[in-house]
Amino acid sequence: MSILAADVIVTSPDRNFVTLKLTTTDGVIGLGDATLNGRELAVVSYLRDHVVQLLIGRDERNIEDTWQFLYRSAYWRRGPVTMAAIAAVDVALWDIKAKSAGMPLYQLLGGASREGLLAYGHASGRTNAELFESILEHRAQGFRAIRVQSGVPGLKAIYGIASNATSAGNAGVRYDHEPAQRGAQPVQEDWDTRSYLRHLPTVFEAVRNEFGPELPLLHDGHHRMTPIQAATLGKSLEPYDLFWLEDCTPAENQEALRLVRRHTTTPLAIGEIFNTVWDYQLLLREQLIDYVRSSVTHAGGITQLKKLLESAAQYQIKSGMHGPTDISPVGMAAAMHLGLAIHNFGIQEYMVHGARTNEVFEQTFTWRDGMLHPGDAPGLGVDLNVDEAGKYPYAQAYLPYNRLADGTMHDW
Ligand code: GCO
Ligand code: MG
Repeated sequence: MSILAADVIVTSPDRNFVTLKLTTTDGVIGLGDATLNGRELAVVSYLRDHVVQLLIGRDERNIEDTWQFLYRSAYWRRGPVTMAAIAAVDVALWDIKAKSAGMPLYQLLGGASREGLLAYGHASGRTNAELFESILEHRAQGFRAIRVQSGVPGLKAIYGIASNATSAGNAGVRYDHEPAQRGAQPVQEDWDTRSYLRHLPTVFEAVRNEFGPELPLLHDGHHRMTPIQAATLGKSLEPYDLFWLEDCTPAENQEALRLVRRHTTTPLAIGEIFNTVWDYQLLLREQLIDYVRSSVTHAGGITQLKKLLESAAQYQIKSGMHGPTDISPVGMAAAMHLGLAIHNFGIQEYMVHGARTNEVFEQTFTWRDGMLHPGDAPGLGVDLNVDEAGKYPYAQAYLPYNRLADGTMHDW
């Protein structure tokens, strides 16, 4: 038994997705998500030009060894492109193993630790009125935990606001507003941290007044603050009892969170752009965070993320896996199986994919009463409809970027 074929499939139904499809000599198919938003073709090349030929003829059962081989033999370790490529191979191999065993993947990972996964959705608005409407829509869809992103007076377009979406983006899919936007050039947005720090607590106060104390509320700072600004925000949001404040400081400087932690009890989540367990060493050891934001897709697959989350459990740190629409249904399924199996599951981010995406990727997961479940089909429970995928060729797309009023580039 070995790997007979490895195909890299690029499709762009509502946005670009890269999928690795492995086929074994006895005809079992495994899928892995290799989507890196805005830099998709770099991972395609990594897989097609450097990895596929290494997989043909390998024993598909040796998942740990294949992971170590791809990681160590490259010499140039880590980084988003490498780790997304390794993740895709890893998840496809787990899919194959679970299908061969006739079990849903979560059974192979230790079985279900809970009945379903609490998921949060993305509410947003340029004004409080728009935001309230968006929160109500999410509650009507069943969401029991809600991320709140708000416009800031004086700023034209900022991260996470649904009304930023243009018709060139994801027409007709109200919640699929996450960039990258299709086009030959990235879109410029504007930013002013002081206005944001002044405005955001007023938004949370209004949301708590309107929706009461029970509803779990989250917020994403998207790496925009300095450590002392993040500490200030964490403190000023304490009265509103956030579930978490995400990515408050830039991802490159883990020590920054020491300062933030010293000043606030607002729970902290970070890591959607980290890609290895080593990025978390300091954060776990010093208990500087409460939630690990890494996704299966961007952090080296099930094999590595399971180890990372087990290390985190020693410090009562929980999972909060990244789940925007740039994680494909294959990546989301992998997250759901892992989340169902581990003990220290925290919450799962969930953005609803567009209708065309759901035709390309046939899925068995369920969404009921604010809870996700991956279903009980053998493997991941996702099939790729190759004919349907072929209808949607790759479309150039970029994430936006930020400039301050004086023209200085700022983290987006
Ligand atoms: C999130 C993330 C996303 C990212 C996106 C970039 O918390 O869901 O911050 O919104 O911006 O994944 O590709
Ligand atoms: Mg985020």
